[in-house]
Amino acid sequence: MEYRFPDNFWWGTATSATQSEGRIPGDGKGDNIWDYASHHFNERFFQGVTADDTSTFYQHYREDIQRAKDIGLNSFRTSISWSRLIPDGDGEVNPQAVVFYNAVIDELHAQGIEPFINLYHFDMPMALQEKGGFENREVIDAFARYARICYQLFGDRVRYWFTFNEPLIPAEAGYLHPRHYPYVTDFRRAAQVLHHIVLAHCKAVAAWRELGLTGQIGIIMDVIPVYPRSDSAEDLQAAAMADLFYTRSINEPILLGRYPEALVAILREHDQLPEYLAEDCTLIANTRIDLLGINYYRPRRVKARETPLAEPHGFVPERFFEEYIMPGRRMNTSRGIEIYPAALYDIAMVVKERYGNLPWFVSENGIGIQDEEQFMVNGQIQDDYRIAFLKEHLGYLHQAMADGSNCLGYHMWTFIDCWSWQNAYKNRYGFYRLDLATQQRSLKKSGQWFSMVIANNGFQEE
Ligand code: BGP
Repeated sequence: MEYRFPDNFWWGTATSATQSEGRIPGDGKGDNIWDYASHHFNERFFQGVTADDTSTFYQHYREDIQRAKDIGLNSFRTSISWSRLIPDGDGEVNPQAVVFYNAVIDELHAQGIEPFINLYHFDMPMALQEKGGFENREVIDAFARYARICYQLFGDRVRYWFTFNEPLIPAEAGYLHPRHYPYVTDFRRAAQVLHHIVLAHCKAVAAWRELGLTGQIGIIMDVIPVYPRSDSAEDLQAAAMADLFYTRSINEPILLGRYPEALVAILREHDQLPEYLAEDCTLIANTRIDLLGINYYRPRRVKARETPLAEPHGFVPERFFEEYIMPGRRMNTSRGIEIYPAALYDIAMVVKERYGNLPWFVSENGIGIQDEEQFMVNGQIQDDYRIAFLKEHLGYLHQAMADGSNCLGYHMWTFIDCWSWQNAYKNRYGFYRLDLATQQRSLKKSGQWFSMVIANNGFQEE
């Protein structure tokens, strides 16, 4: 079978500022919540690696972009670090950051690689977090100001902008199931943060449109498709609730211009509605994106609740469903998540049928493996499992496109092994291996394979 993709298909990789840049003394960067948390809650991070010690893209961007060119990438996503550009989030611009991001963007263009630039990848400046972060309505305007500054500085050369990566996560992981600073557990506060993120997105889109720049603006969503254990009414209802809370709660305001009525009704009934103004609904209704990125890693399998919730808790969506551990499921044991490539087809069909077949691309997909050095042979990681993972996911994507999905590209997470939120360098995802001690990069077998896919605009499989 031959899997051929359209001309001009975006073949690329994704990373983010905090996960790849690192810090050097005197770079003028302000702290963000990851700088703070990885020092003050250091035990939460695998082997205590902090956000200072990431993959040194700040110093090595030129050689790294050469590496991207070497494997043929035609597009490259990263983010701007808000606290590098504006150290206190809302004040003066750091001139060294302007030099750095200009140089990165110019170097990408010089190598014929299209920059895809995201504005917020979980990285609230600490000075603004001290004022409540996105829980504080004033921070919405600080974000819109930051977005406008980015467009003014770089918008002449960046054609693809994204406001947020996975906008639900800062709310869910920061305020409900605590994995991100400030490690709060309070549904109503999480809902407040999410609502303010939605508004911040809308204002950042409006700022870009006002400037009349050339290009497209969008957002990057984390989609975890939900599958019920069975077709019983109870399991179907459990799946509907998981989807409502964890996917439709963010997809519908952004893509359809309104929150799902069923969600609003449940939150009202349980006294969990965030504060909002009437004008917020108008702003949400009037905002549309041009391009959607979808990050896909895993499915969510659920069943009707059979056991009581484990711990004392306030309101949590899990009261309406329970995780279903499907017998025989295929696991990535390093990350503790199921591998289910067929979901990529299902996601594409949802975009087509429920969201007006919006132009979209896979903005992240990947497999993180622990102790990957065990697969090193003659200096190269033989990551055949990653090649198999890619083939299967690209196969389903290809099928979806044959069935009319308007998918424009595929970005793998990630380019060079990078730091992760909690797991630091435990699980490696890159096409390039990073030796953390020496900062040396070496191409993995999957990177070689991917470069052939790009060169042929596809691949053949028995
Ligand atoms: C996505 C994030 C990325 C990246 C990736 C891998 O959800 O957008 O920033 O980290 O997941 O996940 P993890 O690093 O947690 O293994």
